[in-house]
Order: sequence, then structure tokens, then C-alpha cells
Amino acid sequence: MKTNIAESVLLLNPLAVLMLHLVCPTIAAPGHLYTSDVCGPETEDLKSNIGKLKNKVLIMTWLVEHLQMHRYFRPLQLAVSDSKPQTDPSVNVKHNSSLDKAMMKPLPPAGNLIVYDKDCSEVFDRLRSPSGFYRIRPKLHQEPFLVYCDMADGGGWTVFQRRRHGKVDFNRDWVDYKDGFGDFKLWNDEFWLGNDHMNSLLSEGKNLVKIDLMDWEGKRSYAFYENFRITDEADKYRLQYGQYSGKAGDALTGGAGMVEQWSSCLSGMQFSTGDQDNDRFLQGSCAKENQAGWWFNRCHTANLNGKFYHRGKYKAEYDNGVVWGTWKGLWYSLRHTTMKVRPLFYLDIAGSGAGDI
Ligand SMILES: [Ca+2]
Repeated sequence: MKTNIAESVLLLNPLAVLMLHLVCPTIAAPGHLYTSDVCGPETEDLKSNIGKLKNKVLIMTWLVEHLQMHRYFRPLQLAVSDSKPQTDPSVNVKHNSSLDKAMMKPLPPAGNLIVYDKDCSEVFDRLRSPSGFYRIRPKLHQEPFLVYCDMADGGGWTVFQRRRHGKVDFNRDWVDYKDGFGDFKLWNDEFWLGNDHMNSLLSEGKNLVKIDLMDWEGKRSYAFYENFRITDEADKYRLQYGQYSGKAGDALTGGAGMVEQWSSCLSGMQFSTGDQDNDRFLQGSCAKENQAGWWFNRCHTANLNGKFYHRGKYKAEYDNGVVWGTWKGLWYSLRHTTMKVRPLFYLDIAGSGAGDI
């Protein structure tokens, strides 16, 4: 037997019972259905409000269920607001088992529920959502893909590289760096987003890349680069970037010395992997020596894709650790690294983090 909307909401929300009692005491008695002609316009208003309330309860319950099931993994984000979800008010929900069924199904079509934002800054602007994995689509003609969004540190950061514990091998060939690799499920998973994805993501207007670093004592530092981008595969994902600022030093450029810059400035360098040597080191392969895919010159002062050592200072034939030379030197391998990007103008809206994330 079907029941009406009011009954459904009475089951869901004691507040609605109270509202009915206050406005129309006779209709909320147990087992007593009301009709619009018992209390007139007030009842119509209440019915309308109850309908909206019921929709909200359904959607929020669904959302809670969704977040519990996918605590860290959020492949889709639904647009939840007062205006967008428009469930059919004729749909009745009788009791909890019906509600459970309703929660198991996708929400009814309500406009553009599956929204693909251009990047994490758009996700953050729209949802003010927590850090996690989201699908984005930087370019309309390309397929959406999964990224980790860092919503702390001012929010809106799209993360394209992360090292945390050394479980993911970063000594990979060209095709892996092209497509991306690593794990995309948990908050501390390690990954490389992929050069093709980065090419799409980084080509969207003026941006700011932030590089977060942490050593084995828990000390943190950071570097900013404006207008960070890479070319496409035909040009071997050549690196380009603008103004540096920050505390960790401009290791991408090789530091302040001219000699170091000649040998290790990465601006304008193509990407190299063990199976594709595009560096300027004529006698050998920087990627093979450093066991990483990266932009190499002859070879580097910064290589965040290097070999993961489970300590800071290390000894090896080559300076092949996870290195940011201007901060900790070439013979210190970092514990945490993050490379992330958001629009440059975003600084004006949310402010940059203090840099200590
Ligand atoms: Ca070479």
C-alpha cells in the first residue's frame, strides 16, 4: 500500500512531526492522514516544504552511504545543492527498507549530476570538498581521468607526483611515464599522473606549481614555479617554467652557480627514461644512472622521481636518490615529495598555503 509524502517524511524526520503539530494539530495524530482541505494553504506550504525536505534527506543519506563505502576513493562527485536535485515528489518512501533500496540505486537524473571539472580548483570551487580522488577533464575532447586533489593548503591543488614510502617503483620506461603509474586509491598512495595527462592539465592557462618536500626528520620545505608546463610527446614532453619562489631553492634551475646551471638546469630539457635518452649527457644516460624518468640535462640538481632510500643521507655510485639539491644536497634522499598545480589567479581567491604542508 502506498503512503503519501508526508507520512514518509514523518518517518524520516521528527522535526516535520513537530511542524505539523504546531500548524495543524489534528492531522498528525497516529494513523490520521491529512488532506489539503483540512488546514488549507498552510498545509499546502508544509507539503511543499516536506517534499523538499524529503529530497534533501534522501540525497544526504545517499551521500553519507557513498562516502562510507568509498572513504578515500571518490570516482564521482555529485552536485548536491538545494536547487539541483529534483527527485520526483510522487516517489514514495514507506519505511527503512524502501529507503535502503532507494540508496542502492543511483539518484534519478537531475540535470548534470556527473560533472567533470577542468581541475581540482574547479572541484574545490564547486563543492568545497575534502582531499581525495576525483575525476577531472582538463580538455573537453579528452576522456576524464582520476587525480588526487589536495584540498588543504588553500585548496584546489591537482597533484601530479607523490612519493611517500617507496612502495611504487619509479624506475619505469617511457610508456609508463607517458600513461602514468602508481596507486590511485589511498590518501598516501604514490604515483606519477602521466606525461600526457600533465600536458593537458598544465597547458590550461597560467598556473602555479608547488613542490612540497619533507626530510626524514619531518622538516618541510617548498618551491613554487609559475607557468609550469610540458610540451607533447612529439617534443618529448619538454619542460618549461617561469618564476621561482619559495624556501627550498631553485633546484630545477640548478641553483645559483653558472656551472651548476650549465650542467643541471632543467628548463627546456626533454623528458628521458631508461629506454629513451633525450638528455644532454653525451657519454651516457642520466635516466639509467638515476633509475628514473625525469627531465635531465647533464644530469640534474633536482630529481624527485629518483630511487627511494629509506633514510636521508645515502651512498651510491651516482646521486640517484629523491633529490632536491638546493635544500638538502645531492646525497640526501627525501622522504615525502608532492608536485601539484592550480591556477595562478587562485592565489588571489584562497591565498597560498603558508608553504608548510
Ligand atoms: Ca645521454
